[in-house]
Amino acid sequence: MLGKIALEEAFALPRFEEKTRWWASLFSTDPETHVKEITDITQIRLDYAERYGVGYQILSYTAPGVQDIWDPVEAQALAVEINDYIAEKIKDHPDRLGAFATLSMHSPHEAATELRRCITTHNFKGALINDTQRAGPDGDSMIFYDNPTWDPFWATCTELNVPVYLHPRNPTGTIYDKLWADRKWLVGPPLSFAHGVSLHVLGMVTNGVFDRHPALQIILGHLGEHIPFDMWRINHWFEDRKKQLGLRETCKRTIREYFRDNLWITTSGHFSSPTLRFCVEEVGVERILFSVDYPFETFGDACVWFDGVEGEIGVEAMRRIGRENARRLFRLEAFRDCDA
Ligand code: GRE
Repeated sequence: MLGKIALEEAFALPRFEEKTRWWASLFSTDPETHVKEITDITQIRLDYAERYGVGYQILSYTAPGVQDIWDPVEAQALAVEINDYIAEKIKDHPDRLGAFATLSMHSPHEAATELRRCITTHNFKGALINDTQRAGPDGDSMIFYDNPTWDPFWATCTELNVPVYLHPRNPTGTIYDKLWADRKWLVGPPLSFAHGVSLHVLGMVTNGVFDRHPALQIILGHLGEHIPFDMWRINHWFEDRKKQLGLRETCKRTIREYFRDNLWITTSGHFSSPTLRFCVEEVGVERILFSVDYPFETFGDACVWFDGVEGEIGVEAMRRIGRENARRLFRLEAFRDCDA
């Protein structure tokens, strides 16, 4: 399929090459290639896009990124630097590349102000946040965004009418020491990433964020971070038990209704036809978006797989997931092969 849109596509600042190499050494069998791919913006990446039929990509700063920086002043300065850097890099390719804002999540007002600047001056398409913000004097605290102090930030997202991609980051501090240190091979895609994001987004559901901001749109990668598989069970316990025990006060609708009205899932890093078919049935074709997860995954793996799903889900579902849903969600203007 030509003109696919991809949404979970990472870049890193060249000045952090050493840090990028260290991170790559934990996840990549070829760290040198990874470093080249993640720091490149318009050459290698656009060559892959051309070869594999990706018409438009929304780029975002790699994890853990600014969410790893517990000093609020430093975090804010880095977020602004990243946003201005990527705006400059992509400005000559508006029909191929867009960006999500990178935000310091220490303060709801500061995050909202930077988001507004990115949308109004750089024409960014929303924000991507790497799960909780590290905070506290030694970085061992975590800021979640599911309590009412974050309402001004979520209100700004809905006022600007842009979605937020809730992306994973690695477990750190005491949480890492207690849960993951002795199980380090489960950090990342095998388990910890999905745990982190699903805790966070289900926290938003049960703490009423979507009831207070009914128009808010949140995107989850990796075919929904395990939640679709548990939909029936979560729904059963929310509706048949926990709402009678008090959950009803902060969570008005059902989990399936939040998926229908507020949540999206992408195919990033999860290229399985049986799982996609299951998500089409459980979540619905209208809330699923194609993505790659480059350079942690390859364009080849994502696109060759996706280009073959027509026989599994039909051509109409493929066009919606591959392009049309994202085109509408982000109100995109013409891009490469957008009508192919
Ligand atoms: C990511 O998307 O940020 C990521 C990592 C490490 C491994 C896989 C992955 O940071 O998708």
